[in-house]
Amino acid sequence: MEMTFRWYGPKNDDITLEEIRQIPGVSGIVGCLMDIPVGEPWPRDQIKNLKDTVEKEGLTLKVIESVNVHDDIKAGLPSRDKYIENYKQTIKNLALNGIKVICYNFMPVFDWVKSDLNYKLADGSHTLIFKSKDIPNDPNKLLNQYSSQTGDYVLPGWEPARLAHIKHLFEIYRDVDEQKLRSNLIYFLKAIMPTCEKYDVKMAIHPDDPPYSMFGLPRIIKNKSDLDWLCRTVDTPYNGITLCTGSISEDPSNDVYSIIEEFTRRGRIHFAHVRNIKFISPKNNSDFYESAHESKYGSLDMYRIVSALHDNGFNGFIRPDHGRMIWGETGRAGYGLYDRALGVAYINGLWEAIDKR
Ligand SMILES: [Mn+2]
Repeated sequence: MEMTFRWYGPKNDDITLEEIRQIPGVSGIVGCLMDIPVGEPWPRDQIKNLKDTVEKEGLTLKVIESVNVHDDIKAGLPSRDKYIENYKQTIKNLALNGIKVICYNFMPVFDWVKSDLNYKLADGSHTLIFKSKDIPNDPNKLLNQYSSQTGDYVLPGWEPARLAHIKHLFEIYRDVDEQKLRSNLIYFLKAIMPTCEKYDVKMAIHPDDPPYSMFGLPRIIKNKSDLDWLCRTVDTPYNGITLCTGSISEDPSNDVYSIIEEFTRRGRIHFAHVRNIKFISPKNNSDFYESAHESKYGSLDMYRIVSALHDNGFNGFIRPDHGRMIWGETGRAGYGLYDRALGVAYINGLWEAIDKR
């Protein structure tokens, strides 16, 4: 496995590459170009600039998170073919700069949903929390709340420019049910697979967060049978998975350990997001907050998670997922330096101990 760390680029991240390279055991950056509007091809020279910047600090750039899929593709509009051509161009431009894995998702309109980005835990740290009763019916309210909590930080998946058209976005999905969304995903994947195979770039879909319908919009990457359907329908290793332990586990009926075992064994997990979540009360079991990575702080057994990857031959990229804000740090919710660095050390410690068993 190769340990990586997500970084938003020199203009969009307070954390520096020098700080990241000082985290023991991190060798790669998971990067992105934040300034390219969704749907536009990523220019080759801008990718090269990013790669050069990262490599100058002794780190690698082999994973991109995310190349977002235009809503016209997800909704299956006639204009999708133009955006698919652009996506293929982006894959090619990334490949020519050494990128091996592209993380993406296929959630309509919103990438992820939490009810509060700055929830204070008993130890004084701050984290993201999901309480279903605090999710407003109107997503605009949530968007306003997020902007008031994050200031100038653009949240991936909640880009103000795109969400200025929320009404239009909801309209294009009016007749899109799960079945239609599935066929739109397959249409997209079948169109880009030859490019992925030719340039040796693996696609890695991120599960829905949370893995059930929100705001009446369909979601289709929620559990083991969805992942099985995805892998069987477009049956090539280039059609793979970003296994996000937190997102999958947000539905308590999902068995994250057996999902990891099965899809690692099938060679379809190219990228792993490892984080822990803590269910808040046994009564309303789907409410949770994002805890420290260690098993004892959350509801997931991180030893079993890392073992399931290790023991089934995982050789892809891995990163800690969101971290809490600790030690007075401020910044982009979920993406501070300190707690994610602790996550790296913990995951690497588990890996070494399992490896030497
Ligand atoms: Mn994730």
